[in-house]
Amino acid sequence: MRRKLLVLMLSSAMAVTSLAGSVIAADKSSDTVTEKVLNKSNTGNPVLGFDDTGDILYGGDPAALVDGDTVYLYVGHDASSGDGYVMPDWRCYSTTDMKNFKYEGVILECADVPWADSTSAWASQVVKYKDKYYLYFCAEEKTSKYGKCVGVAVSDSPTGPFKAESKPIVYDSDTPFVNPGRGGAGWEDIDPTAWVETVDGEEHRYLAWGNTNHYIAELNEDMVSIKDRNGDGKVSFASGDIERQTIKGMPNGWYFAEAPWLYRRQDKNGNYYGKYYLFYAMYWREQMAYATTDDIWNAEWDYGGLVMEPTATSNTNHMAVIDFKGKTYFVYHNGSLPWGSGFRRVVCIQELHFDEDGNIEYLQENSTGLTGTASSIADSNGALIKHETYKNSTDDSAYPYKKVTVGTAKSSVTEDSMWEIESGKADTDNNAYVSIESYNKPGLWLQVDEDMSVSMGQDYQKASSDGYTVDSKRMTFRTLKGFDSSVANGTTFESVAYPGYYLTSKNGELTVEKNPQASDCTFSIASEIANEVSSITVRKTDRTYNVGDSLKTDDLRITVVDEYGNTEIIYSGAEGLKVDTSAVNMKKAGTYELKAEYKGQSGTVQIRVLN
Ligand code: FUB
Repeated sequence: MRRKLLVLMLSSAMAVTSLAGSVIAADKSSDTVTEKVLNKSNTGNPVLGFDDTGDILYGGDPAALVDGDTVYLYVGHDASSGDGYVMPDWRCYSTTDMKNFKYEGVILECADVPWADSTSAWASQVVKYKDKYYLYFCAEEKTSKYGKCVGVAVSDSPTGPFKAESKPIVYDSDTPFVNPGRGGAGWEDIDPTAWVETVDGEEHRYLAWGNTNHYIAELNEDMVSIKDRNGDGKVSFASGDIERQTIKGMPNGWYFAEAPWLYRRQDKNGNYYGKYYLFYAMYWREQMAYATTDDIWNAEWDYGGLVMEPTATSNTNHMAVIDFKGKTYFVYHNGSLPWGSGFRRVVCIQELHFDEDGNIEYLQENSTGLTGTASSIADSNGALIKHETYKNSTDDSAYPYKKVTVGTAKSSVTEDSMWEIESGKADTDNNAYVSIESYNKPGLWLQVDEDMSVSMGQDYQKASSDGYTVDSKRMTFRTLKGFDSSVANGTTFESVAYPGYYLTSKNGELTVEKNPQASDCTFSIASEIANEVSSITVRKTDRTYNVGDSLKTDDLRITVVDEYGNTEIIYSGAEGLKVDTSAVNMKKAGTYELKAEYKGQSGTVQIRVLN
């Protein structure tokens, strides 16, 4: 991220750098405006949240399984229309590149679990053991006698169907209720995570879970029952078959909430090394944290630190951490889809980084994920559009964030001034429409308020199945060729909710105005491509010389296009740009090719040398 901010700072300092736009109707002689198409960043977070028709399908509590060259992702389907969980089934997605995700369908219906009710498909995890797949999950026991219990279902395929065992593997009554003054009896035995590993020739199969307290037990080789460790003929907490574990060193007042995930790093051959990590949700609203230990069973875990603050849009968070093709991924949920919340969640993915001692670097929830492109948007004076700086509250009453202050400021790019420019919410097929999502408060968008001020808010209205909400128009802008022609490749944004009103920056304030000064409503956009580059086009201002002249190379302008069609303009001197002039002979008349190379792609521009 540090590198990304730096590049954006450099490019916005150039002020006129732009996400390349193409003019689709030129009519400069009249007063009519000219539409301009910006490249959109429609990939990145969230990564799931769709069904086989492409319609929105909310789902949270992600679990991930690496099986060969495929990652399978699992969610509990959120079907709630209110503020409570309604979760009828578990669903699966797959990917082989962490960029393209395939919907695999329902893997188990809660109604098909013999002991469970039909709408409590809470958190789960799938593990592979000896060619079978085991789905550990929690659900409500249907007689209401036991509350939430942990169950297991088995399949021959990672995409199901899974068949549930007839009884829970852990009953709510298997662990004593210790009331820490929060949480509640009936749902302390939720959120299973499993871990299988052979250490020094001995195979260990663990099942851990918990809300308010973290529990762990060993699984028998059948993977569907808990081991009677002391051989007294029964599985019980009292005899030590189930352990309650603590986390040492957690900051005062914070506590283990739920959502444990056991993890250990893998080397390039797939061998585990280093400490064990326990990722978990901490406090309310839930932050993501981790702890470590050398001994997963006799663990008093050492608190490691905070991984992520509460998300901008969901009260809970729940993660899966996996190694895949040499990288570590942090899979989590938020409520960043239209009408999203803690009860209508969606899965996001970001890369997780460790320092050389194995500590985990803090992760900022973001909208661009693994493949999206962030941009900065500067007015004609170089002041950047940014939202106020704030931490996501731990107070439920602050949500949804409906009106966050936005303005412009002359400062270097920070995450508060990074935005993802996406297709227009009011009509995603209209190429000249955009919606502008906050990079570090994903799910919050620039919006025009009734008093013509501009703020940032969550798209919290009920969405139709194709994703449109009543707020869609307020959050959509028509993009026009910049009214101030002195701003190279400038863009003017017209409100779609209030046609004829243009995004205007004056004295640090952002509003929409009718008939604004051209310079107040013309913006430059700078973006950085983070993905594979698929092509570059090289342009040069001076291309014709006389024999004996010196060849200039400080006037290159290169359009870089990535695999998703995102475009970035770079200039001579850009980091990583190699210029090869060896084919140009300035001593002899002729036409030559100057070559440029950037991120594995090359392009040429013709140079003419005249007598
Ligand atoms: O989805 C229901 C519950 O919300 C999960 O079991 C918890 O981890 C929380 O995300």
